[in-house]
Amino acid sequence: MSVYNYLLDIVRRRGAGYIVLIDPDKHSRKQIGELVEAACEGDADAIFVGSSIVLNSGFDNLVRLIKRIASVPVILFPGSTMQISRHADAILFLSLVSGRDPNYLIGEQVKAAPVIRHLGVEPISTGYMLIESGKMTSAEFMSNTRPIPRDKFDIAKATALAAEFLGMKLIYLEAGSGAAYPVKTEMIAEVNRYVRTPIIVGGGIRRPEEAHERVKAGASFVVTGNILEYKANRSLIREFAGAVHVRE
Ligand code: 1GP
Repeated sequence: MSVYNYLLDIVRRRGAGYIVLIDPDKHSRKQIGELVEAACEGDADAIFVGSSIVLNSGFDNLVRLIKRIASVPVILFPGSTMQISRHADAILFLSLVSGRDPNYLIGEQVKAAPVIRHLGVEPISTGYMLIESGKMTSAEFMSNTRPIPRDKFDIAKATALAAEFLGMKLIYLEAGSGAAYPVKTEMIAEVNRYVRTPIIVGGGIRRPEEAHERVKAGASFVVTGNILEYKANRSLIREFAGAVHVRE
């Protein structure tokens, strides 16, 4: 089964999927190993690996380590074309559709596509939308694009629909890592009513209840990163997974 079909199957069976994001820079290799184990035992459905910027070298080795430990798919969530590895099961093939920088809409993708094919990693076409979240996030700064204002639901809906019409298979509503506020549930609900494409929501989600509310609003996947970096424990991961798996 392709990773994309696996993800769709999770939504069908569990109501929504819970994904743990690993930022390669924020841990030692040992801590990353522990976090991956905790994520899998805590019932997460997939691991994302990536960051707006990676300072350490050895990305490929790190993905290999994660893949060796993980019992769920390892999916790259790249901040740049530097973050590609043959050890991953899939890669979010992102286009920053909330921005107007041709480099992030199509330029980086042209460079990455042949490499991804050569490595045999499954690309999952994803419309990536930055949503304003109370403070400047790394994704906003690094991409030098303006996020969609957090209460402009019409712009978010139109952007998501355009991504869907362009054939993208996932919509990612991103408040940004460490966001002061996660994406509003009202925005998720409005976008969800407007498009058929599954929605991923991430950025600034710190409590299982916040994850639950976002699934109730229509998110098919919830991603957390930072919160687990400070409290990498199985019980918190299990709580998040339980809050997201609304059909169990
Ligand atoms: C994934 O960037 C987010 O979309 C992760 O955000 O680190 O704030 O959970 P946090």
